[in-house]
Amino acid sequence: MDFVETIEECDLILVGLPINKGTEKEGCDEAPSKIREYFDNFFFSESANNNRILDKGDITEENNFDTTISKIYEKMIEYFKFNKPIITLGGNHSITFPIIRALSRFHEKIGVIHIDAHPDCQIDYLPYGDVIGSIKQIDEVKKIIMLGLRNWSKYEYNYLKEEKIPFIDMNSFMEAGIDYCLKKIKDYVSDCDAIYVTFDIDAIDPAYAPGTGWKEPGGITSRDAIKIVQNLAKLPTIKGFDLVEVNPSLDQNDITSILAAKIVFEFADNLGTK
Ligand SMILES: [Mn+2]
Repeated sequence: MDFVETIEECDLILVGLPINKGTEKEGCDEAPSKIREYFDNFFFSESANNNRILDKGDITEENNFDTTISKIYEKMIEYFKFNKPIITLGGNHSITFPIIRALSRFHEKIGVIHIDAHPDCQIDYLPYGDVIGSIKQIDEVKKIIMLGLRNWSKYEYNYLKEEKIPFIDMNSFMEAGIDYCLKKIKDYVSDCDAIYVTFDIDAIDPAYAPGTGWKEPGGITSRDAIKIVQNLAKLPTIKGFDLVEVNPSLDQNDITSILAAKIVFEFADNLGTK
């Protein structure tokens, strides 16, 4: 994969969102630069497609949460106008809402694939904990499906049932197998004109990705995570992807950031392929 300088040359856009506000644990702001450092670890992606990336740099934090979120929204509108897929490096999970809100300016029917250990619909909690509650307010978000769940509050569990949000928890993922689950996810969002993937690194088992704020045992392996992103990137209507909650200050020997770089690299290079 090559980095290029102009929008005309690129196959996708990369944006860093070093955002701490919206959560109670500091450190996710270090992730975009740390993940970028490790892009050099990989000579070539496994699919060897050689997609070209335009790195637009970071959208930095403002003094308060609301102005930060508005700034992300305005900037992302500017970037989505180019009509190229966008990968963003978080930041905590509160960045997903302004990105999808910006995307909703350009599409009628958005499908969201939410890969996470948690369902993130804890209403009245800090913004990073109610990602789903906030994006469900966006009219154009017609479908949400979740993968990797293994820790939820009673409120969240009931919410998923009441709102009829389909999810694949870790036991179902193990029992049904990765290919079946990928097909189920892709079928569910197949009638959407834009698909957005939000990937919380805590979906992956902390044995592979300890550098995150809430370590949840019993998660996805690093190999399965790579296969999942390689596969989802091939969806022709993919418009955006974020990787959130990587926290380098809680990591060990940067293994989480290296895996994050690999996930981004593999997703990026499979975009637009069959
Ligand atoms: Mn999570």
